[in-house]
Amino acid sequence: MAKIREPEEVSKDTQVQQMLAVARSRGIETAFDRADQMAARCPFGSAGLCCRSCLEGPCRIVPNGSGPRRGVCGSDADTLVARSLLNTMIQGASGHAEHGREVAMALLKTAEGKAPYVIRDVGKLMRVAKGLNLEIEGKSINEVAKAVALTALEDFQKHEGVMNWIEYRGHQKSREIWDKLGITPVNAHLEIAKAVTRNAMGGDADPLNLLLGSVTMGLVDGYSGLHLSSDLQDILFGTPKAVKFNYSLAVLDEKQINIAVHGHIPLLSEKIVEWARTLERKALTVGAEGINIVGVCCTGNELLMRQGVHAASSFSSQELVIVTGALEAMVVDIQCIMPGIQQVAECFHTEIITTMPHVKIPGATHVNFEPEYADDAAREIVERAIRNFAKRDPAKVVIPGGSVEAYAGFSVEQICEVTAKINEDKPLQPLIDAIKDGTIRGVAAVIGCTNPREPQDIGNVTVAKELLKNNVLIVTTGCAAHSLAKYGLMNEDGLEACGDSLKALLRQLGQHAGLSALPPALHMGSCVDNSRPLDLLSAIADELDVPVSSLPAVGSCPETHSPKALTIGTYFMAHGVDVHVGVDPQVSGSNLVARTLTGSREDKEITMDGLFGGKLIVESDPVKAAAILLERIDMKRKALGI
Ligand code: NFS
Repeated sequence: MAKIREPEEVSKDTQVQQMLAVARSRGIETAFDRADQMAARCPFGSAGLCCRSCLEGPCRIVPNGSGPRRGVCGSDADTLVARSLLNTMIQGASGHAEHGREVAMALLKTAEGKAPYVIRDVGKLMRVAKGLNLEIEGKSINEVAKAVALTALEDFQKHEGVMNWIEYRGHQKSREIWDKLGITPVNAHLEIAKAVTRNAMGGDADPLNLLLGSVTMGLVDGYSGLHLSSDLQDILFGTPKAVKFNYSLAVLDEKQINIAVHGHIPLLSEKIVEWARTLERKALTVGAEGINIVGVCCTGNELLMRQGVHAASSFSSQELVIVTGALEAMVVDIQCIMPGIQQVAECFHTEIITTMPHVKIPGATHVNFEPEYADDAAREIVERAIRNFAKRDPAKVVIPGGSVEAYAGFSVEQICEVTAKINEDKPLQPLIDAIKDGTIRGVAAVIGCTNPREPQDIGNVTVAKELLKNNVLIVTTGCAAHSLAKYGLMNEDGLEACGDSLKALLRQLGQHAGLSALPPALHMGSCVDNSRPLDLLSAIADELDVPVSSLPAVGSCPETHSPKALTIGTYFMAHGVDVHVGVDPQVSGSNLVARTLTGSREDKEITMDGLFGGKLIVESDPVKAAAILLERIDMKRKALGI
């Protein structure tokens, strides 16, 4: 019999604990329960030793022991594990590449006057166009936008050369390594197709070559997904600036019509925010006091970064937003959407609305989104939510009390705007000086997910606090950012977690931003915005004329669940940034693969560390993980001579 964890064992968040108890008392099952019912995981799959690539199998190799040592075709454990990892990477890279392509299409249609968006950040449009070496002189805004969109779409079409966004954003010193290894992507779709092909039965059997294929997927993810999406979304919706928002399940409002926007691409949700304002008066006619949009997962991050929309939940507790009984609609686009939300919604009046033709859920309503008809879709969704308000059962409403105030919106542009008040000519210099003199011991990106298998928020918050008290500057994205916001690390109270020198610096910088202090964790956005920490590091590396791999910078994904988090981690490692994961990445079935990733082979020059300067650190204990990250930061400081 599987052990069912008590609410206080599944999350650090007392509101999540409360709502989980409510769900259980009503016989409603959530991901936390299903994670417990799953109990012990399959030992073959957990080690990466199960192969379902063809009909000779499924083949499995017993981890470290008895039984067959090869699959029917002759693949050994190393090949199986490397292929299984590449499969995961393909999933991650495809998700982000598709995100980038959707946004590029929306920009193109906007520029052609076919979609109802406006270009909110013309300055960024021009900077991106220049960065791409496009002609802007004498061109209209829409002509430049069209040229940028077509250049972006080439990254899914071209058959020779290098992806445009790598030419534009890739750090030159990292580029040299990728080019030498022959792993620099040409176009995202081509690389994904090649990866699928090499991974098929009878394809690539060399585990080290397969691992290089995984690094290519990391680069596809990073450049056709992250950088391209962040750049184009900033052009369309504005580059984030410091903004205040509230975090917790308490952001639902009993008196208002509540709509949760969930997923990743902000194209429709931005319009929903607009239409909620337009139709506010209609809400009054059904007895509500207004329309309250709340965010879940990364669509939530996108909206809070640019609009200050309140955030209700990260990934693992998404179903509990519905259990409040006060949600009229949950609108989903792509990725990280649990099909379980529909079962939970059926216990309430909540309407689950899918919006993308390739992401549907049985039982949910589908309102199709196309950029051309974004207004029609957004209007229909808000009107549906207004109608649903009458179906709400007040007896079922339980909204926990107390939300946390937080500051987000720390794009590289926003950070530089603040530091430029100290050094206008060289805005990065104050940060560089602080790193050099040890005021900032290092920089850590605490990123990634929450995972129903793991106690929610504990890993994310513990790693961040351990690093902050050692004067490591934290930047954050994704669901990890949700964790840090909840525990006050995005407001002034969080300064208590910082070491003295970092605290003083954040106070000094805050005054230049019109705040009493910068928050200890700088929220840089959604998971595609993991482009931003890398942009910051690349700019610092350029100033110092060193590779990114020389910087005292690390990444940490303490509560990983998604393939996307692993591809993002690989993209960081490909630039030489060490990456910690707190959840087993399922490669233990091959010593060769595990040691190549973690840099613990004797022939170091062919490990991730040896090739790129950054390695994988697997550690489930967040305190130990932070200690290892500090050691690596100090090692890089020493090598830099600072
Ligand atoms: Ni990132 Fe964002 Fe969250 Fe993980 Fe999912 S929402 S894209 S994958 S779970 S951080």
